[in-house]
Amino acid sequence: MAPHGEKSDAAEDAMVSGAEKRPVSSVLIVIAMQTEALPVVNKFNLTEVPDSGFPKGVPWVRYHGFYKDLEINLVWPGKDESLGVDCVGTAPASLVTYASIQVLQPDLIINAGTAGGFKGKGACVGDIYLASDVAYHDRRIPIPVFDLYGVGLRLAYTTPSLQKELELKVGKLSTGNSLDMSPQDEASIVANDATVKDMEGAAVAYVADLLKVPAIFVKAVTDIVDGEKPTTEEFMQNLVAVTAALEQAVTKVIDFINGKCLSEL
Ligand code: FMC
Repeated sequence: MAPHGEKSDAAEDAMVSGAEKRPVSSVLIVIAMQTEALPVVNKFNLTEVPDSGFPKGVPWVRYHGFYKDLEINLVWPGKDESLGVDCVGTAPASLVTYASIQVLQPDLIINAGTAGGFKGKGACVGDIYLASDVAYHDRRIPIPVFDLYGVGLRLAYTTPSLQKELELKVGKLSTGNSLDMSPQDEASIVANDATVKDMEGAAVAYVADLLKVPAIFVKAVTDIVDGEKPTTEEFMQNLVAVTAALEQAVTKVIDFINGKCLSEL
């Protein structure tokens, strides 16, 4: 990953190229919602780690296990302590990604989750997208250079073989802290040229870039943002079916990664 689409610096190159020469051994899956996480947890027979290595008292949940030649950790930011709902959005995603990298030192991060899709850009409900790059659409700072900082563009780790073999759709992902879309958000999403819209991707990308861990983004479309149906209704209606599709996609991605070096992805 590289900020603002620039070439990565020498230190990052050295780090990634070292890791690129041996098969991936440790994968960290970051997922925002329990409904999205549990099918993956069950698929890989992951078990909850009681002593997660995270600070005492945080709601973050870590699941761990081995699958083929891979060590898999799946982290979920858990439920809000007072409201009891999933901690979706950028702040919990950043924190849990940061803490997980510190504790687990993964070779690769997979941010998997649901997203809204734009039919004008070819997205349909149930589609699985691999994000080519990730940016924010709700950090508007109209001052030169701060404007670019606000957009926070990061490139996903390039995985051309994975994309081709699994026939995944590729598109740009735009992240903001709202499920709905204000006119200002819409203008920024158009400027970001995004096909899919979520609430965590750019935050995971920021931390992954900060700590120089390659990251990919697997997003399953629950709702069509530029369609007729209200987003909340469509999201709730499709969530369970689409998370099943997400689990299947994540399984295929993991199967593909197994035994390969980063450079073979
Ligand atoms: N807009 C933004 N986020 C989402 C979305 C949409 N149309 N559909 N699905 C999502 C994802 C977000 O990343 C959250 O984790 C969750 O589902 C919705 O709260």
